[in-house]
Amino acid sequence: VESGRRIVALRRLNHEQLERLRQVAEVEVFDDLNEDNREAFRAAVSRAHGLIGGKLELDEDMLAEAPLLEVVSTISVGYDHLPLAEMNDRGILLCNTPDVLTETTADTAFALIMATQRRLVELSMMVREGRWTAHVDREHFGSDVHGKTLGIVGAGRIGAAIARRGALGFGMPILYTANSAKPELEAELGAQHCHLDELLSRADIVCLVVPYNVDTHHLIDAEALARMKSNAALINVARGKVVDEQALIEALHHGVIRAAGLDVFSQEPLSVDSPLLALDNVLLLPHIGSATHETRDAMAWRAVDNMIGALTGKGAVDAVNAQQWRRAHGHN
Ligand code: 8YV
Repeated sequence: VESGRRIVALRRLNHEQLERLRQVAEVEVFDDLNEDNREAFRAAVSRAHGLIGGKLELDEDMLAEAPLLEVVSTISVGYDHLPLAEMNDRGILLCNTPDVLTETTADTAFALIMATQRRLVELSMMVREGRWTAHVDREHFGSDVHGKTLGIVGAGRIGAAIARRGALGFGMPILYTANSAKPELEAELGAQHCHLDELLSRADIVCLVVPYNVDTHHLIDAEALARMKSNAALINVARGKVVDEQALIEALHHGVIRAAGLDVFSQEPLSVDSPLLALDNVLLLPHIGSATHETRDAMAWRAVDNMIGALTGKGAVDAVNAQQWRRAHGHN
């Protein structure tokens, strides 16, 4: 490539996507990071104009050593793992991948809702392990999904998609929190905007879909859990640290709430020593909210398009910090 541009690609891009990037830059690929190649990765980033990939590992020191870096294109909608303030200071553009994962992540949330209410995994284990020896009775009954009140904490794109499934597919009354009311959700679904405390005390199923940041750190703590109904379930497809995991473990253990369905944890992968593994009333998934073939492919393409658009000056579709970027570059 004559442009003299260099891109570092970490994880998750297929051959076609890498070829597309190679039309605008030289591309150095890291399939994964480990003890042996982490230094090489840092060195590559220090020479790069663009960094693209999933679960990007980028810290302030790396930014300080990467004077050419212009664009970071993450294959995720969340970007809590990236040092945004420092990127703003340095005029580095950050792009994410919204929209393309909305419906898939809403499907995952609903799978957790269904499975948690009806105890699907626990009862499947009973069959597999040869413990289905008599007719199932009360002690194995679940709770309905249809008609139950669904509380959406953070009615953004994904939250709205979950609310639609609940209201239109399962006749569920919808409560939601959001920075501002969403008239379209109220008109379409009869959803009701309310304060978190009210949502927690009224919902049968509480579904967390907020981005993780200083305002949402441990949003669900012991006090919040205590506000929930004792037969309620907590679903988390957002980020583990939105919940005080220790408090949740206590609450599940003592029956403060009935159950939880979790796709995200305060530390991932979840430690094999986590007390969560000892609880029957929690369903655990390995962060697969967006993990379908179709959606991961669409996310990677979206990140590739963002990278190329940004590096070639055509403009990225999903610029997270466009305003700060313009300011840093002297545009208004
Ligand atoms: C990502 C996610 O794949 O998009 C997000 O924010 O949580 C997942 O879809 C994950 O963060 C790894 O990059």
